Amino acid sequence: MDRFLTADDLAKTLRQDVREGLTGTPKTLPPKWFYDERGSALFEEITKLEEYYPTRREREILTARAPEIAAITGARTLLELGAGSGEKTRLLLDALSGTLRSYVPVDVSGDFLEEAAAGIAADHPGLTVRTVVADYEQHLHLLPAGERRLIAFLGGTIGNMPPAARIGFLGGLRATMSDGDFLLLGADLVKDTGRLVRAYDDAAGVTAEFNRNVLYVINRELDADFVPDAFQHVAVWNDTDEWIEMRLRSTRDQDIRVGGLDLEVSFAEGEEMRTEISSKFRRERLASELGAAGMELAEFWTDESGDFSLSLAHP
Ligand code: AVJ
Repeated sequence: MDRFLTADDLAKTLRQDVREGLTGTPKTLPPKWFYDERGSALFEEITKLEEYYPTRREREILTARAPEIAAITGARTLLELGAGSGEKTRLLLDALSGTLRSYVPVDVSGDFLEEAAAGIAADHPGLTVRTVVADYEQHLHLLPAGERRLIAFLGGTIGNMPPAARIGFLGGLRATMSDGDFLLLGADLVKDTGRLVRAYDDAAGVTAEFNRNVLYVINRELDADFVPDAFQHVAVWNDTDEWIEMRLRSTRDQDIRVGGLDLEVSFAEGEEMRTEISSKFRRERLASELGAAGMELAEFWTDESGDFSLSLAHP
């Protein structure tokens, strides 16, 4: 395992993020802190909800297109950013088995990377599996070099980056790529507002609990005293920026103490704190942003209903 990021680095970033986010106006928290063990389990549950189409749609595209992806890329190495759900990885690994020599899952947390990697290695004898603990916005240049790499960034996670960060990320990614490398990018598409909002505000309240989970994380990691149930889940479509915003709305006037930061913050009744943006894309915007980063969009696939997209791009 290559570690470019330690538990200490992560703890430091959390402190910075929470201090900045809670003292800013309006208050915000970055979505990367949703995913502790409970948050990851809640996200898994979200992916199975009727209302949450992205995971299902992306799997549909991958199933249909994996052979083409293999034929076009002839990848020797699969680098997966945010080494996510094993299932999509397996679809790719199976399709690429003719040319693939190594698999490199990259994630900010080493905890479940090793376990996932061991399972994959066992099922694919002859495949070299090399896990990398890194922040893919910070450590792109440290990722293993090689010929004919396929860099997969799936799930629509690129939508969580604010536009400026996304442009920087794509440019940084391009800078690490050579001729013969490809990027496989999953991105959710603009669609009917009602469906978008329901996908982020499900009837069973799983997304609401996922959203509030960031407060449990801060309570535990930074000795804070948030009462998660005193915050209401809000999901709104921002039509100007074409993204879904998740917020936590304070149901009353309340003072919060974050012991680990020696910080006190007040929330007014009705005050909203943004916890996530999830940008939705159009083909033209993806093509132009990839182009601006120095990449060419070679293929653009959607599922049958046009809900979700997979882009295949190269320098
Ligand atoms: C894992 C970032 C793709 O933005 O749709 C799901 C996270 N947030 N429900 C998304 C999420 C609320 C998800 N990503």
